Amino acid sequence: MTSLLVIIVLVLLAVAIWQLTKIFDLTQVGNSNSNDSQIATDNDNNVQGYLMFGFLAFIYIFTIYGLFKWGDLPLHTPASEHGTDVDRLMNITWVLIFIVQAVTQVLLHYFAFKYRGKKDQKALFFADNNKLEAIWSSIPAIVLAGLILYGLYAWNNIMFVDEDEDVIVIELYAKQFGWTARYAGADNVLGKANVRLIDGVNDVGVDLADPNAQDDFVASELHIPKGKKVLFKIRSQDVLHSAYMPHFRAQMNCVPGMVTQFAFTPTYTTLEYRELPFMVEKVARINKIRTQKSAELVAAGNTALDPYTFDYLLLCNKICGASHYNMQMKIVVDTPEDYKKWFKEQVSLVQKVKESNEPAPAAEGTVIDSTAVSLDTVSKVVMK
Ligand SMILES: [Cu+2]
Repeated sequence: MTSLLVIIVLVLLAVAIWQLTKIFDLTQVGNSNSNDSQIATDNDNNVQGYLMFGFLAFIYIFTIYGLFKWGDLPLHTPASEHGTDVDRLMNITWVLIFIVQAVTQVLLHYFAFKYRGKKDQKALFFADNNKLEAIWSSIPAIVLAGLILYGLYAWNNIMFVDEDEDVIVIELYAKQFGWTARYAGADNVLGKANVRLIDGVNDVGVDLADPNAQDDFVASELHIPKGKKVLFKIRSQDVLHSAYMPHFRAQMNCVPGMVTQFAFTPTYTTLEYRELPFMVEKVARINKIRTQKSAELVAAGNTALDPYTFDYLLLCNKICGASHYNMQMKIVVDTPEDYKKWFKEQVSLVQKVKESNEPAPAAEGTVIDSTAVSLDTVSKVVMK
């Protein structure tokens, strides 16, 4: 509401200034010194010509200022193997854009100045120049083709998953507004799933009759081991979402009705990444701001903010509804040993469904169904 009022006030102010200049112009009628001609004079053209240089200086100064002021905000060290390829491609693209931008802006503004209007000077009619057109078409074509070919090569390498390769299969299940990770269990094969089977605890619709689903388990925190390739099978329950793991340079759409995939190998555990010098510095900077904010909050009688610690995140990168901004899941990269330990502690979905269906706590001596897979025994096979 306040911003609307501000906008209305600004518009009214602009109208008032416009009316004042009109009144000022009317007071000048009949004044022999004034030039109210609609045709630009040499003086007008000179002013416009020099303003071109002024604008050129403005964009360069602003670019350099921006680099110093916000240059450290982009993501830093990638936390996955293929991340270095993505960053290299990105950096090459940036350097090319910077060179082309620097050269073309100078030329554009210089020529606008050089050929500014002058009295009695006529523009030269110039139909075409084949040589010139060949040069300015072929140079960008070659550069772009090189960039696109390199991009395709990098993309194919990133997306290639060898069928026989030893990978960990995890399903990322997206819905408004949250994520669930489903692990394929000891057999490393995800059981079938369908939204029509969603029921109670089984909120990702796993087909509990499928033999492959017997050891599947779900988690609300994504654990993955360092140094091992993880293949994500991605599903969506409702609308388009996008599984975005910025630190791993990974992003893939989640499309209702189909399974998409993305695979990567993490290269830093969460603890290792927290200790990288750039991250230590970044966290210190964030916490400095939080401390200042906390002081204000406490002064106003509120509770202080908790200090920030870094965690990898899985975010949604498609505007999918009202709580899109908060659609995230913590990712923990463990050492292979810690991952194995965590994996063993998980309870299969079949077991959880069974427990939730039990009417009352089992009486002493009740025979426990032996079909429930004990992850403890089978998980040993998964991490070879
Ligand atoms: Cu979403």
